[in-house]
Amino acid sequence: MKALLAAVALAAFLPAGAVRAAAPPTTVHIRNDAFFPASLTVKAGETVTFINDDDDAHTATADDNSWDSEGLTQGQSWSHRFAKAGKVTYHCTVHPFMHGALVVKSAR
Ligand SMILES: [Cu+2]
Repeated sequence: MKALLAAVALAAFLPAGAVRAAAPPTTVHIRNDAFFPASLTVKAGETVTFINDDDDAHTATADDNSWDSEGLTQGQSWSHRFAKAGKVTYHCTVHPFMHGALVVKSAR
């Protein structure tokens, strides 16, 4: 019983980030002229953050132009909430060879 109480007390002090670690990440890194991961699955209503790790400027731009991060310099990030389920493809307007995809699953 004492050990159980100690475990509960310890859990209470864990940083929130450690508890959430099991949740799938909703971050796309832009690194070496590529989106990583190139394909990411999220739930409808979730927000995806794009972070540019390169020293080159990049964008994350929907292929249908419904959203656009515009130029992100090194270390800059941009977030967008995806409300509708479906597959979303996007690219970088600076480097048209850079492609990414998001699979937005219905939240229900
Ligand atoms: Cu780019």
